[in-house]
Amino acid sequence: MKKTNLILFGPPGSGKGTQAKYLVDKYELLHISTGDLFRYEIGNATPLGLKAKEYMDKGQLVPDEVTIGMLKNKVDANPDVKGYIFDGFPRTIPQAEALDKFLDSQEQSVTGLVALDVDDDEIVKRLLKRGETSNRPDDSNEEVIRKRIEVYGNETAVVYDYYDRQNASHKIEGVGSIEDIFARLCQLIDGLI
Ligand code: B4P
Repeated sequence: MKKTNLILFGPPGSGKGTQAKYLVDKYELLHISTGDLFRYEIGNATPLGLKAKEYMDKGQLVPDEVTIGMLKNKVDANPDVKGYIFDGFPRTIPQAEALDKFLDSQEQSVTGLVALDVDDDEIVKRLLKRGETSNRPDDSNEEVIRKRIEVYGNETAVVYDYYDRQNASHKIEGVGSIEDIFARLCQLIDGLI
């Protein structure tokens, strides 16, 4: 059976996590957020969490081999779902290649990548606001937030082009009310599945 495998894409703070929560309910998919998985490991002070923290606190990406291994474990542990929403993954070309290879080995593929388009100033505003209450070290410092945006531009934005070459990339306006953005996403996703 072909599953629905969506990649929710966009810069840090573009609303991937926010929208994923609504999308999983509507489409009955499993939400896999690599950021949430890392924060869970950090909260439990596991060796993986301690390693991830070194990078996340500086606004850098966690090394690919750590991230890919963790992602595969999560998918393998939930084989009977209708599909997945990958949130914050893949963030590099090696991660995208690993995801494709992994899905291919299960006779599956990426249904589509959906990017939320949000400008840098809006991102900084949102993340600093979240930083006031979230206890996330990577949200409380504008320099770290700007670093994350720079890393996105240098290492992650190319993942959009990678899936575009497979005719699988799509973009929607990510500024506006959460409800309006959700409606735009649903309209797009309904056309993909
Ligand atoms: P993530 O946890 O993926 O977090 P994010 O990019 O900050 O958030 P997201 O886009 O989900 O924004 P959200 O909905 O929360 O990554 C954190 C770090 O983990 C990375 O920097 C990296 O170090 C590491 N990492 C994760 N995955 C990795 C990978 N694959 N490889 C390597 N390293 C990895 O929204 C942000 C804020 O905006 C919220 O406060 C929300 O309330 C607000 N908001 C949302 N929608 C809004 C709207 N429409 N209007 C106004 N505000 C809105």
